[in-house]
Amino acid sequence: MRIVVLAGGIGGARFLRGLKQAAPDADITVIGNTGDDIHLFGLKICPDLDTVMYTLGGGINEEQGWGRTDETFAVKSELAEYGVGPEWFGLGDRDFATHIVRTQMLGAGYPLSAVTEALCARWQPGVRLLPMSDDRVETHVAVDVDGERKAVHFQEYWVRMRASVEARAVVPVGAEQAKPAPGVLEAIGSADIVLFPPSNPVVSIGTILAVPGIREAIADAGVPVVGLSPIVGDAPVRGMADKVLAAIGVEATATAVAQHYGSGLLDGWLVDTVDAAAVPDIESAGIRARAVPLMMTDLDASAAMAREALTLAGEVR
Ligand code: GDP
Ligand code: FO1
Ligand code: CA
Repeated sequence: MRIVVLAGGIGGARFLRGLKQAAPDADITVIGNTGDDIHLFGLKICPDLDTVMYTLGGGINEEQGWGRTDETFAVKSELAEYGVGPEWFGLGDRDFATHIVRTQMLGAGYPLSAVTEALCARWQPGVRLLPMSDDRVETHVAVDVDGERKAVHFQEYWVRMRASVEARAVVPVGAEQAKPAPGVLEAIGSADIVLFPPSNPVVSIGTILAVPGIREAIADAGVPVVGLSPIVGDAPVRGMADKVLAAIGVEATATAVAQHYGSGLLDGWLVDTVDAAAVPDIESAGIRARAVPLMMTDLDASAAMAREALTLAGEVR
C-alpha cells in the first residue's frame, strides 16, 4: 500500500509515528511543509522537515515536540555574547549541526530535496521525506503594530509574538512561483491513499496545497483522501491554529476545517469523540465523517488514529 501524507511539524510527525506502527508494510511518502523555513545566522533552518526527521528517527525532544534530545545551548549563548540574535529562537548545539550540513550542501548546489535525503540517511525515518518544493517559500503574517500594518516572518509571529496579536493575513510568499519538488507529483499520482494528519490547516497543509499542482494532483488522483481534525472541542489541541484560521475566515471547529478543505479535496474526515455531534453537518457537506478518539497521548493512541483513518479510506470511494 502506497500512502502519501502531507505534514507540518509536531502534529504531522506524531501521527506519522502512529501510521508506521499501524501499517508497518506500507510505503509512506511524506510531503513536508517548508513555508516555516527561516534563514538565521547564515544558516537555513527547516523546522517542519526536521521535526518529522527527528521524531521518526528517534532524535526528538519528546516533551517539547521540536528540537533535539539532550540538547545544549553553548553556541546560542556565545552568539548572544557577541550581541548576535535573534535570541527568541531556541537553536541548540546538536540542532545547529543539522543546519550547518544543510546550508553547506545547499551552497554546493544541491537542491533541498537531495539535502533532505542526505540528512535522512543518518536518521532513517522509515518514510520517504520530500520537501513540498525545492524553491524558497516563506510564510509571512500581516499584523498591526502601533496602528501600522507590517508583515513578519511566520516564526517571528509564532515564536517571538506567540500569536498574541491578531493575524490579518497569512501569505506563503513565493508559493505561486514554486514547483513541487521532484517526486512529489509522482508520489501523489501513484498513491493508494492520501492522508492529511492533524497538522495546521493554514500554515502547514494550506502552505503545501498552495504550491501549484499539488492540490490539483490530489483532487485528480482518484484515491481516498482522508484527514484528521487538529481541532478538538472547538480549540486546537496544541498551539495557536485558531489565530491563523481566523485570518483566513475559518472558524476553529472540526466542521469548519473540513468544509474549508471541501468535498472537492476530502473524501473522509475524522473528528474527536467530543465533536461527535458535528458528524451529520460534515456528511451533509459531502465528506464521510466518523468520531473517534483523536488525542495522540502516546504511540498506541496515534496508531489507533492511523488505523481509523485507513479504515475510513477503505469506506469512501
Ligand atoms: P507544527 O508545524 O509543529 O505546528 O505541527 P503541525 O502543523 O503538524 O500540527 C499542529 C497541529 O497539531 C495543531 O493545530 C494541533 O492542534 C494539532 N495537534 C497536536 N497534537 C494533537 C493531538 O494529539 N490530536 C489532534 N487531533 N491534534 C493535535
Ligand atoms: N518553537 C518555539 O516555540 N520556540 C523556539 O525557540 C523554537 C525553536 C526551534 C528551533 C528549531 C526547530 O526545528 C524548531 C523550533 N521551534 C521552536 C518549533 C517551530 O518553529 C514551530 O513549532 C513550528 O514551525 C510551528 O509551526
Ligand atoms: Ca510548522
